[in-house]
Amino acid sequence: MKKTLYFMKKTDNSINNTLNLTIKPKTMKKTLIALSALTLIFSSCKEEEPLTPKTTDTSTDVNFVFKQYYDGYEVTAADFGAKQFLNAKGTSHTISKLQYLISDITLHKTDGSEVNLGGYNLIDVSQPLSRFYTPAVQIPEGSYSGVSVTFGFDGNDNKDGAYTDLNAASWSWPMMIGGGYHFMKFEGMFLDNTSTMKGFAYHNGTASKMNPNGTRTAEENHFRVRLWDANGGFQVKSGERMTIDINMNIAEWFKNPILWDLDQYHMMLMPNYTAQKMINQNGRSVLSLGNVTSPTN
Ligand SMILES: [Cu+2]
Repeated sequence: MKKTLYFMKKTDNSINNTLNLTIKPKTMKKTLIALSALTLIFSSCKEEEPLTPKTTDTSTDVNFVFKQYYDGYEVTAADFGAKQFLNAKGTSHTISKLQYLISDITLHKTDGSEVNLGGYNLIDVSQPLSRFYTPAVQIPEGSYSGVSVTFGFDGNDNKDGAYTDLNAASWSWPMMIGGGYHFMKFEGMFLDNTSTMKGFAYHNGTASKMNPNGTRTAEENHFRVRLWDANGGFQVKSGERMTIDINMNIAEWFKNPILWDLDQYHMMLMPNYTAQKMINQNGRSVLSLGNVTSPTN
C-alpha cells in the first residue's frame, strides 16, 4: 500500500529504508551463520566484520487491538440495540452497528524516524476478532513515542473495487458521490425532539458537493491522526510480542468541536457535504493510544 500523505512525503525514503532493513534480518541471519562457518573453516587470520548494523539486526511483531468506548464505558456487541447512551447534546440513543476502516498505521520513533506498517483493517464491533490486527511488517527495536493512523483511505488507496474483502463487506461508497469505500458506518436509534424513536445512519466517506449544473464534485475526506503514548513512550525489544491498543471514544463523534444534533443530521448523510465535513472535524479527537503492553512495558 502506497502512502501519499502530505506530511509524510518528506520521510518516505527513510521509511522505505527502515522497512527494507527490517524485513531482511531473518534471511541475513542465515547468511551470517553460513558466512561465519565458512570464515571459521577457511580463514583464521581475517578480522571479523559485521555484515549488518546492530540496530537493524532485531525486530518484533506488533499486534493492534481496537477498543471502543462511550466516554468511560467499554462498548461491545452485547450493548447493541440494548444499552441507551446519552450524547453531548442530551439525546438518548442506541447503537446497532459500528464499523470503521483504519489504514497506513505508522510507528514513530523518539529519534524522529518512522516505520510505516501499511495495510488496512476494517473493524466491525459485532465481529470481535476484527478488532485484532497484526501488520505483515515487523518493527525494529528501539524507543517509540507513538502511532499515527489514517481514518479511512487516503486518495491513493481509496480506489473503487480495489479490495475484494471490502467489496464483500458491502463497504463501497457509491460512485455518484465520489466512489471508493466507506470509512465508517455507525448506526442506531435515537429519541427525537418529538419523543419518537428514529433511526440514524452516521456514515462517513468521500465528501461531495452538488454543482449548479447538477454534477457533483468529490473531495477527499480522510484524516490522519497522531496518537501519543500517554506514558511518554515505549520500548520495542527483539522477540517480545507487543500489543498496542487503539481506542475509539464513540461519544466524541457527537461532541467535539461540533455539538452534533441528531434531529438535524441522522439520515442521508452520505451525499450531504456539510455532514461529511462535520464528521471529518469531529473524528479528529475520537482515537487515542491505549495500553501498550509487552514483557518490558
Ligand atoms: Cu453508507
